[in-house]
Amino acid sequence: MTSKMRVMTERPRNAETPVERLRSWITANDVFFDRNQGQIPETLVSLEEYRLNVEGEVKKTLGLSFDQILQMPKEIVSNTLECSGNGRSLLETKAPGNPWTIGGVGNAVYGGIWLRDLLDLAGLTEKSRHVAFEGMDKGLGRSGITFIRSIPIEKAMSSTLLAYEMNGEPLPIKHGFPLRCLALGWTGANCVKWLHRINVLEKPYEGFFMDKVYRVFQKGQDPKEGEVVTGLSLKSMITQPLSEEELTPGKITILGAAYAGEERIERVEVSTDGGGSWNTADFLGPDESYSWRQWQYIWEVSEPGEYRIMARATDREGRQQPMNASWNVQGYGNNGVHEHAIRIRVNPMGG
Ligand SMILES: Nc1nc2c(c(=O)[nH]1)N[C@H]1C(S)=C(S)[C@@H](COP(=O)(O)O)O[C@H]1N2
Ligand SMILES: [Mo]
Repeated sequence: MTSKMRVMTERPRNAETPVERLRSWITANDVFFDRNQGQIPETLVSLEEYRLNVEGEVKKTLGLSFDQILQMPKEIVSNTLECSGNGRSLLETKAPGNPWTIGGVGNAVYGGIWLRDLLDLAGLTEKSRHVAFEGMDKGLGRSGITFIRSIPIEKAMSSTLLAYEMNGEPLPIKHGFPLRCLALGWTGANCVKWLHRINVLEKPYEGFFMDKVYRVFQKGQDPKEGEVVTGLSLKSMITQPLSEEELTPGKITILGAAYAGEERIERVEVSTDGGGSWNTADFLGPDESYSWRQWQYIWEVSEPGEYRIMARATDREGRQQPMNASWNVQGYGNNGVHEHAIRIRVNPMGG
C-alpha cells in the first residue's frame, strides 16, 4: 500500500498516519506518525561515539556505550504510542496546535532494555524521585529549547523501556535513533527520542516542555496548575469505512482499534442508529498489555440513506469511553465517542 502520510508541518516535521494504515495491529515504521518539537537530527550519531549518561540523584553516575547497552538483558514489548493532541481537530470547540485527525497514534513492537535495570546499576537513594530524559535534537525558533521531560520514579522502575529497535529494525532516525524512552501506555510526550542523558531528580524537572505544555488546563488557568499528561485515555476509533465513504446495501465491514494505555480493553460496541442500540464488535489479532485491540463488526444494511457510525470502548475495570470529550486549552486527550463518529452514505443498488 502506498498511501502517504498527512503532513501537517514540514519544519518541524509533524505528520499523521493515513487511516487505511491503522487497520493492522502493527503500524509500519515508514508510516508511523511523526511528532517533533525541534529539528530531527540530520545524520546518524556514530554508535562508537554515542554515550548514554545517567546522573543526578544516583549513587554512581554512568556513561554507557551503545555496546554496553546492547549487552544488557533485552526485552521485547509492544506499545501503542499516541500524541496527546491526537484527535484535536475533531473537537467541536477548536484548540490550537497540530490538527490531528485520528492518525497521531500507532502500535509497534520495540526491543530494548528496562530503565529499571539501568537505574539499579546506578543505584537509587531516597532522593531519587523523578527521572528526566534529554533528547539530542535541537530546538527550532528563537527559544531553541531542548526537549526534556521527567516521569515519576514509580513509572520509571515499573514499566519504562529504553528502545533501540522498532518492529525488528534499528530505531529509525525519525523515531529516535539510536535510543528512545518509552513510558509504556503513556502519551508520546513522555517518550523522549534521541535520548542521551538521564537525570535523576528529587522533584519533577522544571522547564518549558514540563510546565507550559503537556498539561491539561482551562482558559485563564496557569498551565502549571494543570495535570501533566500521563496514561492514554480510553478510546476507540473507526478505521473502515472512511468518513464520507459511499457504499452499497449488503454487508459492510466496520473496522477499528481501541486502546486504554495502562488499562486493558474489555469490549467495543458499535452503533449505527445514533446510539439507540449498541452491537458488540469482535476482536481481531493479538491481545497484549499496552497495545491497542483491533476489532470488527459486520453490519447488514438494506436501507439506502445517510448513517452515522459510532464506536464505544469499555475497559476491564468497567469504565466506559465518554460520549463527549472534555475540552481543555491544548485540546489534549480527545476520546469522545461523538467526536470520533463517522458519517457514510449507503446508495441504492445500481443507483
Ligand atoms: N527528543 C524529543 N523527543 C520527543 C519529541 C521531541 O520533539 N523531541 N516529541 C515527543 C512527542 S510530543 C511525541 S507524541 C512522540 C512522537 O514519537 P514518534 O515521532 O516516534 O511517533 O515523541 C516524543 N519525544
Ligand atoms: Mo505528542
